[in-house]
Amino acid sequence: MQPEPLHVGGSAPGAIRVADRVREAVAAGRPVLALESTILTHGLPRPRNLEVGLETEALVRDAGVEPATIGVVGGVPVVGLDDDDIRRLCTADGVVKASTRDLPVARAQGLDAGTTVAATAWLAHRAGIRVFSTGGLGGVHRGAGETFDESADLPALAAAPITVVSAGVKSILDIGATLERLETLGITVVGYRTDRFPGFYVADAGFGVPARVESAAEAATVARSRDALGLPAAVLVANPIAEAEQLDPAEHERVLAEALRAADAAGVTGRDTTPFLLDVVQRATGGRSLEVNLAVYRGNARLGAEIARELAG
Ligand code: PSU
Ligand code: MN
Repeated sequence: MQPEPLHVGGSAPGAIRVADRVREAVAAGRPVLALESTILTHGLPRPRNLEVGLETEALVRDAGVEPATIGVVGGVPVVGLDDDDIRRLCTADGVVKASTRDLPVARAQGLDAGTTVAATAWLAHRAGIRVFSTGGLGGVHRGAGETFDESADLPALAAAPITVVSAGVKSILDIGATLERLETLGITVVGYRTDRFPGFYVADAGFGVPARVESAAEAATVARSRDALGLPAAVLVANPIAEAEQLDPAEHERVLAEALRAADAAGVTGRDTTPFLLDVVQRATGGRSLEVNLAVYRGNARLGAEIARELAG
């Protein structure tokens, strides 16, 4: 049975649907972990996307945490998709990628959509969820000085006081510029057991982190401190892939250059850019990068669940 629509924040009644199990867990102070859906709809090949969507929820549940995968079904943003919703988003035709600015059009036109980190973080926060795990955050694209292509993930996190677990940002991006923007936007960044900022496929993207934590409990203390100060931005917990599991850095450099050339040649812009680049990397590495992507995502879901438990406890 579908949960009743709920009036969330300043939105019209029924505009956002929060699943009963999620609403109850939030109200009772039980741990809840938000998960995005663009990784499923636009990041992973079928049928793997559906397996990953369901497996990740199971992993979170096994950790004693209520999973809330977020996406748009028939125009309605849903916080806490059920298995049928996830199946629909992973298999239907015409599922779009929705960042925050796309939510009104998706609603008006009754579209199905995977939500990006930006849209997911906003919806999760509106529903009272405090922790969110993703694979890799969006950021400033290479060449942004010309194109202005900066992911809406960054300003969205500046306005959502939650904790986001991510393996840094994707190495397809301009990592230095992204770190500068994170600083400008007041987003707290901590490395999880590392001094180095991770680059999704690789444990070290070539930059340091401003601070580090050694445990989920320490990350939770940083989040509580943010709350105590009344600051409006997210805390980003940068959780690197284990070095033994990362994409070989030389191979990584090679396919990255290839992907950037291909995007340039194809004239790809806007919201197609990230999925296009990731797809080229996936094909050029013969699926190796896909396995890394999944290992990263699982690791972030595990750590996010731990932090959610610490914050609830
Ligand atoms: N992970 C993937 N593929 C993706 C994404 C994540 O494997 O496409 C998504 C995330 O949802 C992230 C988004 O928020 O890419 C960023 O896209 P953009 O740069 O257009 O904002
Ligand atoms: Mn963009």
